[in-house]
Amino acid sequence: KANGKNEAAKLAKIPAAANPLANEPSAIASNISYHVQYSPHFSPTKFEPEQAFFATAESVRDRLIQQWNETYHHFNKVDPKQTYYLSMEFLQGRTLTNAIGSLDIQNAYADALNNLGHVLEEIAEQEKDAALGNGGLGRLASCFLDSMATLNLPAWGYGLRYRYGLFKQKITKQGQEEVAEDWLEKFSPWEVVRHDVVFPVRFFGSVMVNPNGTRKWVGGEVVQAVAYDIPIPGYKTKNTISLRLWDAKASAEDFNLFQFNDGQYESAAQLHSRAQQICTVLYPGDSTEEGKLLRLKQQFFLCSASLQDMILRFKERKSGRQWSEFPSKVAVQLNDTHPTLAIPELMRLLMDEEGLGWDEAWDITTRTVAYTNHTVLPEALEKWSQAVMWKLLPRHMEIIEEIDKRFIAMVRSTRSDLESKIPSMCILDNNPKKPVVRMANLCVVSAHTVNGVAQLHSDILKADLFADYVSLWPNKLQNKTNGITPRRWLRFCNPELSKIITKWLKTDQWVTNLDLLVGLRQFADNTELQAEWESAKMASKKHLADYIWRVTGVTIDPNSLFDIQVKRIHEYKRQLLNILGAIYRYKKLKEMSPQERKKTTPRTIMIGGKAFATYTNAKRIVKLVNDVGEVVNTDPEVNSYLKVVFVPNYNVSVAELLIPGSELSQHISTAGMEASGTSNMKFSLNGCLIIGTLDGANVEIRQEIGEENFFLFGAVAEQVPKLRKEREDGLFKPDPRFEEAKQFIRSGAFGSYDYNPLLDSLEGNTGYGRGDYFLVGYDFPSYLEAQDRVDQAYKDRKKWLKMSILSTAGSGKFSSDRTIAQYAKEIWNITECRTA
Ligand code: B1H
Repeated sequence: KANGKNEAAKLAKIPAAANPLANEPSAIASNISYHVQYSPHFSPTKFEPEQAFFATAESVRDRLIQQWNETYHHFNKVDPKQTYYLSMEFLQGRTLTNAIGSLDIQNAYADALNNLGHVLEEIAEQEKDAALGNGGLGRLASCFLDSMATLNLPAWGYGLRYRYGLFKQKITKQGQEEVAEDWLEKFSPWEVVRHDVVFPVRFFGSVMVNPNGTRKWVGGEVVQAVAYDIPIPGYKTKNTISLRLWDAKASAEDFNLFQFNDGQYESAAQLHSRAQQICTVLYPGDSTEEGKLLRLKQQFFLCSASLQDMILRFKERKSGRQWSEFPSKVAVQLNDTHPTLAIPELMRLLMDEEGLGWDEAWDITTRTVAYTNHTVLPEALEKWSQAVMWKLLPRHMEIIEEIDKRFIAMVRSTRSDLESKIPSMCILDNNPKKPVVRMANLCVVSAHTVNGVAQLHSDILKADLFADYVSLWPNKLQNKTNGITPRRWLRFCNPELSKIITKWLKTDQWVTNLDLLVGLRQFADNTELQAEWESAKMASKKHLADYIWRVTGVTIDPNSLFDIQVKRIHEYKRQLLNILGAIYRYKKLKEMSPQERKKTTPRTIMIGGKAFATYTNAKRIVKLVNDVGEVVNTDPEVNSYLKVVFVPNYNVSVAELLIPGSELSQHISTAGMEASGTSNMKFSLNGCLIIGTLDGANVEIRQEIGEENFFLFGAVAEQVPKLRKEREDGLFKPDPRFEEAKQFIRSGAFGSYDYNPLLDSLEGNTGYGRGDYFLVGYDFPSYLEAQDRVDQAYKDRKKWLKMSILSTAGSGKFSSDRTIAQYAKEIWNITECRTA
């Protein structure tokens, strides 16, 4: 334990190391002490965990910067084709443990800190998560960066530097409450501002026609985009790539000094505050027109600044080269449709700023840009009002109209059989009631490659959402099954299990070659391995139980089955199915005799996740889980057989604690609705069994680990439309167990909150109901049966451990290294560029 005052005084006495970047504990300690004294962020007397964290992070950053600069120079010299991953979200989480582990200097740092009176794991917990994303899509982007760096690929991420990332979730008597999370409150030690990397980004204004017919976007307001770079180290390689985040600021000229001196403080700073709004929050609410406009501004801001930066780099790396070389130097990947404006913006920059003609600009743009689709949910397919677009981006709307016009003409002249499909394939939907731009269509028409994120999802895209385009361009659509980084999601978050794996595989190469995990299969029955496996799992469960107690005050039993569902709260993800199952279990336990109860498998059900602030039904689900927990956990008759815990404020760091301690996890979306899922891969990799539907990447996980190791239930995707129709036609007969669970809630068993709207959504077509669109009622019986199989399997320890080992052994495919290697080869056409 650190003791404040004395420690800080002691630090000053540590002799300066000859080489402060040497990786011996003494040099590290001296480097940390240097930062405490000479990069002070706090009053000089203290050296408590908080001060120790910042000084340690700064000393790690020194080491990162060295590699980072070398990588930068190397890329500049070699001038390889480089990928730019454009994403409105990056869910980075914490950096310290990951950076120290990637640099392979864990022991030296642990020792150095011990000598300074601190514990590495403890100070690492001081770090705030960088939560510049919502969920899977943002976390995928961060896993991808980790793999790009580790594979020594020339690739960067581009995003926005939101001041407030994803909100902090507080649980009160009312349910979820959102609180702004200021991750930059005490600055981030990882970001480096580049005062020399600044680009102007325009909004509004008008299009001027030059005498020679070329066009130029003028007027409106101009905001400056300033680069903030975060280093992304590869694992045990020198390559360290960049995540470049843009921040918005107005220039000094935009400050009206005259008005200010006249006492008109607000109007004097008006342009400054408008500029500031752009990067203030991740996904501003878009129920108002202002909110929609701000979101569109954010998207354009990311696209324009990033493309200007790429073009400048293209010019600077070799002067005087041909524009036709651009696609062999630059690959742009659009993470969903959010950065679609990169397409018309690249066209504009090439034509209006660089003087190229349409055909050449179009050829370059289409050979540069590729698009990943992450969802088929209609409400998530972006459609922007044409009126708003004309106002904010008049030149881009001209370009989009032209792209559309040419696309339609091309289809007409080459594929008359597709004439009837043109209205749904074209980009502009000119429905007079609400004319919109369909961003996904713009992407598919313009990108050279379109990909889905799991096999089933890509199949659905081909057969359904993008079927007509497939008939036009049979090779444009690809699949790239998602993956997760094995560094963060096993090696660093679960060191106990990692040690066992390395011991049995006799190598730690699995960390960068995850396919090696299959080598565990041959030992799945080995009692010695099983015993080690079990004790590692038990240690993680105890650690998790401590955490749950600290944040909720609920005591959970590490000998019970730890059953976890953590993800954004959404009706299609069906947390309701989970909680209705828990309610049914509770009711049956109440009805049993004490002897009967003793024969059951004790369970701890943990549910966590954030509901979008305006998504009322999702918030009702959060409230219900909390209410059920309140009743069940304090019921002395059953609470040694069942606990229900809502885990507050689920984020990357909480996931790193939960996943190692999990035994069963639920991935139970309505089939066809979860594009991939990625937490399913994380759980499986950590030896957690899955209860799930045939949806997203579950399908491939089950294939890889073996059907007998997966608790499958529920309708399959092809059945869903028919089942929905049957419900609408009143042909569905609900199972009595489903009725019983709902009735139990209605009886007031979990308090007096009005759950009728939620329950109604599971019923008829009246009121709030969409007639159980997500088929909770249909899947309920097979879900309960699968849960019975879980309870039985858990009683057979050997069998369960074997299944757990086989889950890990079969997870090799789900490394993001595999995913990124496929993108590199099959979409980007880039190759390794290793810094010597
Ligand atoms: C995914 C999103 C998403 N798909 C709109 N789409 C958003 C759409 O705030 N918005 O406007 C935010 C996010 N997120 C997820 O992507 C899929 O649901 C998962 O199944 C998938 O694993 C993940 C990564 O591909």
